[in-house]
Amino acid sequence: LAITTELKRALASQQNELSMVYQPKIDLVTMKVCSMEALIRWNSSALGFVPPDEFITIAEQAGLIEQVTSWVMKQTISDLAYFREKGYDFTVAMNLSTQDIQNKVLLSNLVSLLTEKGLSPDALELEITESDLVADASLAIENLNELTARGFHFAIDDFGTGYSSLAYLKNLPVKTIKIDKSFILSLASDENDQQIVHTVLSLAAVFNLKVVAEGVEDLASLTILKDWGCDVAQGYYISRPLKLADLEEWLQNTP
Ligand code: G
Ligand code: G
Ligand code: NA
Ligand code: MN
Repeated sequence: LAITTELKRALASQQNELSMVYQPKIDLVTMKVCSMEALIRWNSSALGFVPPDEFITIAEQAGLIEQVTSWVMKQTISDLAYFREKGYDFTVAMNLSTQDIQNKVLLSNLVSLLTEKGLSPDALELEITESDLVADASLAIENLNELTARGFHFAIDDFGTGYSSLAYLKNLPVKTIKIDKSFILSLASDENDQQIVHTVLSLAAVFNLKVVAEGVEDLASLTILKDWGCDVAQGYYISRPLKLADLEEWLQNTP
């Protein structure tokens, strides 16, 4: 309840309680930065730091998610335009919640925002979770198809934690899967995780899906992923999520 009230206030106020941070992802062939995941942060003056998985869930229940995602879209697209001005060509990946991909008005605003900034939809990746697409999700899938036709790219986040299969993904307009960090964090030492990741990579190759591994925390895991043909890595070993100023410094110091 306190969170709902404070979130409403944060959305309405000009106090910059909400912000975006960006976590680099690297292409495991070139070892260069290829994308940034945009992640929201909320430093509440009343509640202190509130983790996103906490307030996103509450925002969905309280009917505030459209406002939160609108804020994220504006900020992220404005930052994407700034990256392009600076000459960077990496894509930016934005998270959408279950309700967002049912929301035609929100999605058409996304198209308008990009167009206003003169950006192409393929500059943006949209991350959704498996659970967004199971059961009665025909509107979500219709929206996905529509946006894909306009040039947007979708990634399935937290892959392996829900109940979809790769075979089912074959029928969805999804280009990328992100292997959940629970399978990656101990990859270098855990044989079960190694088997799971190896299997996912083999099947993804059959279905022509790009694979991102998230939660890469050490060089040993990064090396395994590179050797096994995983396309992209994201994790603390490469960088933590960074605010814009720190990200620019990181980019300048990264070959
Ligand atoms: O950044 P962090 O690892 O704390 O994120 C925790 C969770 O919050 C992740 O599942 C992530 O997808 C979600 N999350 C972070 N930023 C956003 C956002 O802008 N929109 C939505 N819908 N989820 C987000
Ligand atoms: O959207 P998603 O659920 O994938 O959110 C990614 C979350 O994972 C973010 O909250 C981010 O801060 C977190 N994260 C990113 N890299 C690492 C990592 O190497 N280790 C751990 N433990 N968490 C990570
Ligand atoms: Na994500
Ligand atoms: Mn994830």
